[in-house]
Amino acid sequence: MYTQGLDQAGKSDPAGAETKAQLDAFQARVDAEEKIEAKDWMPEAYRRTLIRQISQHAHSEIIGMQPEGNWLTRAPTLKRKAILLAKVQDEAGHGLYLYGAAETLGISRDRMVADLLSGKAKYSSIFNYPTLTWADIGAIGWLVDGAAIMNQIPLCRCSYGPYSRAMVRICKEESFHQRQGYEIMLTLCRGTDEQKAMAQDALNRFWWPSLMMFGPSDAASKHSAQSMAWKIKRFSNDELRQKFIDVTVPQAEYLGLKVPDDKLRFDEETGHYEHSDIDWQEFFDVIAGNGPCNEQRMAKRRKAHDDGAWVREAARAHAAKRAKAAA
Ligand code: FAQ
Repeated sequence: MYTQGLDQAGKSDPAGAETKAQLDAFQARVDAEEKIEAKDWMPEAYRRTLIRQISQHAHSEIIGMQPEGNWLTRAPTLKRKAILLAKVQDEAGHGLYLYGAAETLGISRDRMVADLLSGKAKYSSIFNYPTLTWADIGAIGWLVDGAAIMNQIPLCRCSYGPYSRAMVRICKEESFHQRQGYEIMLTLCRGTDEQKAMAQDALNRFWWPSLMMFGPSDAASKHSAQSMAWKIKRFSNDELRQKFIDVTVPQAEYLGLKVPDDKLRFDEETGHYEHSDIDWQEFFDVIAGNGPCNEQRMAKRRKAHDDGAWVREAARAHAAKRAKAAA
């Protein structure tokens, strides 16, 4: 199953064989805002960039189920539990659409999963932080899904058709996730002093990691320039991070919470919030595998994969039986 054999199905010529005329024609299509579809010619580097980004995105959705899954059995009410369960299932669905979009580029899902499990492929840094209290579930919906939406709305206009279409539905669902998170925060902030302190503590711990979700600074972002020229990305990492800060700080004020940044101030002239420098050392440590929960997340993912071996075997046997019957 999972489209085996796709890994060999190159959709473009090896880099050396690409002619200037081909590359120019491709760029002209991108510049004209035409969607590039799976069967169209594309530069090998474009294909590889998309596989890297889409598969990292898919892995993030799948690993991203863990921090919230941790609270499924401890959600404070039945209603909260049902909502959280639906959200975590949505994340699994997002992973599946994204693996599907990446497969159209000629890589198999088995290959992508193998790269995640071996540690070769990255997933978002944010999911390597622990969820210590119920307020963290509010903070994830509000800040993590909020940052995800800010980053992903422009991806609905990505030049690659299958990715852009997958993002439309994902963004609609992320928008609901963001609201449910904010509503949890609002409830806690209107509750007892202890509940409000819990919400503040969650904001303190999730603020900076959420800003890191947008990736390294523009100066350090090795892929941004090319990805923007290809209209995979529409805004730079720093532009999206700033947009997120600008919309989120007033939301924190409405909650009566303090963003953990002493240098944060609104600049009337630019219309943007100024903020302190991000601790990039922490970011690079986390993406190198040394965050607080990297080992735990990967161990759980590997165990889930091993535990699911019988399902894959059964699905393969079923597919083979159907193929035989059809033949
Ligand atoms: N974490 O040159 P750039 C979600 C890597 S989904 C880990 O700037 P690029 C939903 C980057 O891959 C969250 N690695 O790269 C949810 C590259 O790696 P390389 C995921 C990161 O691609 C909510 C290297 O650093 N969203 O949250 C990170 O142009 C709640 C250099 O960076 C997406 O994936 C990071 N934060 O820009 C689920 C969105 N940042 O080349 C559950 C799609 C960078 O060494 C619960 N992706 N890296 O292999 C993108 O928009 C882009 O890929 C960026 C990075 C913006 C993430």
